[in-house]
Amino acid sequence: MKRLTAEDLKARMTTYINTTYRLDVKEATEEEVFYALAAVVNEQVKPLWDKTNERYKSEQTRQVYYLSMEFLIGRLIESNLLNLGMLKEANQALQELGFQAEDVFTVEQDAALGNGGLGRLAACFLDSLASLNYPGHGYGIRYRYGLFEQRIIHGNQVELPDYWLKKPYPWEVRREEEACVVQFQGIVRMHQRRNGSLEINHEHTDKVLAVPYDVPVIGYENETVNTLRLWSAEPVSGAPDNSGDQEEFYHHLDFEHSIEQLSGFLYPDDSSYEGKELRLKQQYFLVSASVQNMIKQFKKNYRLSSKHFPEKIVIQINDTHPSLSIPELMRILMDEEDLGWDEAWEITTRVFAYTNHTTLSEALETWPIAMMQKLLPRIYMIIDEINERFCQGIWFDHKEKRDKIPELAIIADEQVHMARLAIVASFSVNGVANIHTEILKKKEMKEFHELYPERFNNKTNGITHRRWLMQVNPKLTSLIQDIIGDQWVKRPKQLISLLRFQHDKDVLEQFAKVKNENKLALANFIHQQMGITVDDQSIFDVQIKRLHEYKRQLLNVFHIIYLYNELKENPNLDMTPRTFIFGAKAAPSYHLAKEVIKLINTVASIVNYDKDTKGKLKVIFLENYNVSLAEKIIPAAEISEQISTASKEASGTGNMKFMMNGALTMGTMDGANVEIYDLVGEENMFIFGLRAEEVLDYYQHGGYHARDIYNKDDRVRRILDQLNNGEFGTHDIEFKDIYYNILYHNDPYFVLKDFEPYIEAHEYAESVYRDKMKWQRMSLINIAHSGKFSSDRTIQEYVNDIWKINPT
Ligand code: RUG
Repeated sequence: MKRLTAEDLKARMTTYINTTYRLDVKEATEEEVFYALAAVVNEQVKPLWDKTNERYKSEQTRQVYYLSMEFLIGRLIESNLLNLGMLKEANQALQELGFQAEDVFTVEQDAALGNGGLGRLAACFLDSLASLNYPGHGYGIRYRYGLFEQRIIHGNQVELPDYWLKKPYPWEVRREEEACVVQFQGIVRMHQRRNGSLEINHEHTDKVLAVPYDVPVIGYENETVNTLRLWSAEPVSGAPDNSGDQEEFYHHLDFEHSIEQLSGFLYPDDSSYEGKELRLKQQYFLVSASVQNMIKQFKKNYRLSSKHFPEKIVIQINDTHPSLSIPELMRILMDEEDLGWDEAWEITTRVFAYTNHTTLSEALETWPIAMMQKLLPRIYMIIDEINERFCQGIWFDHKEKRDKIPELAIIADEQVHMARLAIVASFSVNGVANIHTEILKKKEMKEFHELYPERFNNKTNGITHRRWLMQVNPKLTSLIQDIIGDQWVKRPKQLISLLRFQHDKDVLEQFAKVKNENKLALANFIHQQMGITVDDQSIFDVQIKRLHEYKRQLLNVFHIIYLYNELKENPNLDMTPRTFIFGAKAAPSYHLAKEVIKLINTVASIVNYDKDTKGKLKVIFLENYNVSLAEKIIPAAEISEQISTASKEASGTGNMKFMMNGALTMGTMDGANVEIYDLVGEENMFIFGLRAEEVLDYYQHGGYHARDIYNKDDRVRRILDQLNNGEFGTHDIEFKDIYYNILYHNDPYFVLKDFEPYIEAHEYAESVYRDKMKWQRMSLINIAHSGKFSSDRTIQEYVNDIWKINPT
């Protein structure tokens, strides 16, 4: 493919603007220029996309499908340009046409089709699959409303709908010819055929048309373009017949009305699960459309019988959310392809691999039997049969586990347990960081691990350095290139050769310079957004992630209140100025999480304007945290707060993005922090707090008493009393719920227990910061080791151990 120069880009954009809008470029708005640029990108992509598909077809390639309820892709314009090798040229072209590249790029809506880590991981995986030339595609939902837009009003989170499709989305292509029908409810009738086999008829169903919109996934400078297929729900054509049963007719009208909701909005939960009927419908809508589509393409492209399906197709299910794809494949194989149970089961269990992303009990999905029976009667019958056979298998073949059947059964306590279904039917079950996988094996899924030890494996998460280093931090990227060349771009582990420069003062100073420039840029952005001036010489200490009790933003705020109290007592305290930066959305129904947002904002409003702090302390809560905001913040961060209660964060991926951009981790031994620690050593990060074994032991055996710490530690008591007596509120009940949760619910996430070690870790970090060269050396060591956390490495492990696909 011929790469376009800046001149080519200018010429093509100009033609587009002249012909489409009948305007001279000078008269065009940023929006028109954005669409012109996107059109030029699409022109480049089209032949590559077609060729990739033809190649997969002609080579009869084995393919992986990544099924996920979330793909947090954010804006695509820059990453598309980068992967096509035209980002620099596009920047130049825009500048020469008289536009600020950033103003043009930000015309694109940030596609927030995901909540947090799980959805962003799916997006990074697609990027890596394409960049490594692997045949791998995503299936998801084209939600009309993405994750809500957050406004902060009087310190409170207010949610607004995110109608991201209000302007045309230039990357998607509607593929009506691939639409299919998804059926809900109805009656299942069985007829015995003459030969004794059963014929299943699913009648009087509610039908929804699933229409796919394809988004190209462009590989990095390699001419591979894979597909992210997003389903939209529409009514099946034709007006309902009202000549017959009136009740049925009105039911139909009601149903048609509800169809829009199926791909209406993304459930705003992260690491927790809301058992809503609509969510179940969405899940089935995704998997039914996707599995039908896979079978259709399989037959068309490979011309093989469905028995050969597992040779050509592997399906990775991203958490249990798409696990109904298991009974759906069984249904199609038996009811539509006329296979018997054993054959269908043999095929199904060779196709699915399941990734678990959490051990939090509130996030482990279960559905009430009655709900599933009503909504998906045929699917429920199949799950029931899988369960029956599984339990019988234990009874007869694993006598030692008979008493464990209630813990293992897929259907138990009037609920369908989705993780159990996923484990029983998958040939691979993986966790997302070593510590997480070990907890699954030894605790949460111990019984299953004993039954199927060979299925369990670990795949530590990763992120794409193309987006999270090269795109977001061009200055650091070109510095690294100046120092060690660009081999690392295709092999990120080669960043390790930076270690040779760890004692080179000149090099360290250049790193410091880049960080300072990035800090200045963020300081300007904060000023422009919020009108607050932050000291660009202060330590930029950042915690950006979903708001959840286990992620412990509260511990961070307690530390800030502690510093504030110290400064009030001694305004001349010798302290390196700090800027604490937060970004976080709380699930709209998560009361305590919203209280913490309110607390951060309240503390900010006091601290930032108190003369006694003499500018040494600033607290910034940036509203509407999303992918684009993360891209602005991460290059400027110096301390990365990864302070979850040990054992609770399955992996984390923010930790990796910060590390790659030279921030030092302030963290607990949790998730992938442990693997960062294994690489850089304790001398190059700030580790504190309870270890996972200690936390799990307290949960199991008790022995922790938050009130003892309150009684003993004056600093802690002071802070909690400030929350309780209204010092941080406009009226005296504002933060009582936080206070009660800690003292009366015994601090379930060990905030008080880890308070002292956290303060000490911060004091140590501050002392290191005073030695600029030492800090820069630690930062360089972190960047050098960050290659391990490339999603290319993760994808290669999935390929080698699970998917067994070949690059084309
Ligand atoms: O909370 C986890 C993160 O620790 C992890 O890094 C990420 C990707 O594996 O997934 C997050 N997660 C888990 N998001 N939702 C869930 C539960 O469905």
